Amino acid sequence: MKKHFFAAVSCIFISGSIYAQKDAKFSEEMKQEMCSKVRAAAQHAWKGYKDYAWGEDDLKPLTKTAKTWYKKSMLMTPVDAFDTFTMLGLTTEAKEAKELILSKLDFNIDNDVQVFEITIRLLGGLITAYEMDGDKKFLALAKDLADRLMPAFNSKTGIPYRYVHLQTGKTRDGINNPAEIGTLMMEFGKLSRITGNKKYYNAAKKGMMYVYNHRSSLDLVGEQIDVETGKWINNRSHIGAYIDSYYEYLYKSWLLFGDKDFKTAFEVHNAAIKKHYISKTDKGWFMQQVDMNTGKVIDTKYGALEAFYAGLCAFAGDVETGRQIQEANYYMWTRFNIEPEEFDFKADTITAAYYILRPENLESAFYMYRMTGELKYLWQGKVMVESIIDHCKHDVGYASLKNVQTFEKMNSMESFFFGETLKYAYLIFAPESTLDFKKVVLTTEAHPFKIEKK
Ligand code: DMJ
Repeated sequence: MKKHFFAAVSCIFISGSIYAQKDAKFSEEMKQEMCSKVRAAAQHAWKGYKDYAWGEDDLKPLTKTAKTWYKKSMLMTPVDAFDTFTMLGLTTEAKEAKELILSKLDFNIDNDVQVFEITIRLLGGLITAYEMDGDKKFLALAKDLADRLMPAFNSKTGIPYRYVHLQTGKTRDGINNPAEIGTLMMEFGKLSRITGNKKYYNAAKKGMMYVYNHRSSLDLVGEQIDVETGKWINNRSHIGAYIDSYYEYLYKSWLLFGDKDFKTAFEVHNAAIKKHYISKTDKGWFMQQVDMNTGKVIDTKYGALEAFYAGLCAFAGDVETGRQIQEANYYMWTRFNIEPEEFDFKADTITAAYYILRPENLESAFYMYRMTGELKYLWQGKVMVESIIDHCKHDVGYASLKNVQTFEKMNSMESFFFGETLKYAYLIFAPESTLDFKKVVLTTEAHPFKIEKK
């Protein structure tokens, strides 16, 4: 296993340059070979789920058991995976996932659920399944779920609570964050466009815009806000966990809905992001944590989640900044075998050594390749995909790593491994027609939503 890693890295370090291979030819055969590897990985992961976690949320690969998030399974893995199987041409797997979803999924559950996770994985997955497959039962499930989540928005500010009970509508946890507030816009908005009922769009937009309208004088947002008083209670500002996809959804909601409020908000924030978060180093441009009111640097941590911004930045038109940040992303990946959850880029030391099969670094390599056509991003993709296949593959499914430096495995295979990681791994090498940016926008969970003609 290790042998492969060193083989891959040594070919990249020849001539004293980390990118000695960056312009080397990447033939059609090589692309097809990578696509086949990813398809085989998806089949292996799904077989593990089928054999040991069928009908449950996720597979726990090391113990060969299942994980259920709440009192009853909500089929996280099949719902997140269905569109990936369809995109990869895995028709048998797509059919199995569809049959399971339509025969078993029922949201009448006596449990409160996390609105954000359920929205991005399940509501998004079901909406895409409906748009891809056309079966109205997917839409009925999506609508039932959204209606059960809607009471979350009942607060003085319109900002949603973090948790809502699926049967009673009772809410809890009124300290929310920009990511969990804003990353409902595409899914709820899209449901409004499909059903013609504006209530979903309006509710999601109200919460998201409240955050934007209460940005600091530096045009930044903080990490936590009180949904009733609208007061910021944590001033840390950055591109990572709890904020990340709020910024992402402003841009993508503009693309999806053509609503200029989102465009303006994204542009205002994006200028501030570039001014205050970016830290330029000889390894590339990393992104730091600052105080939302003063801009003072609080921390210099960077990690797997932050890596998405290179792709978003390029996708939104600034390829040069995206390029510099992707240099940093790829440094983070190769410096520690596989990227860690988090490291301190100033000290160059790991602060959280695990890797839970996250997609963001691959996601950015994919966007950078699509935006520039530069072969170095295919090479980056190959190194990253092969290191995941070599080091995370288990006899049953794929496993997260407890420590990227020792390759010790951890007992989890998150559903986003199917929804996102394998999808981006495939899309980097697949023909452009597999996913046409003129026709679809990918949600934060990489579920493609059709752009309506304006
Ligand atoms: C996914 O569920 C989404 O990409 C989310 O925006 C961030 N976390 C995971 C993947 O890392």
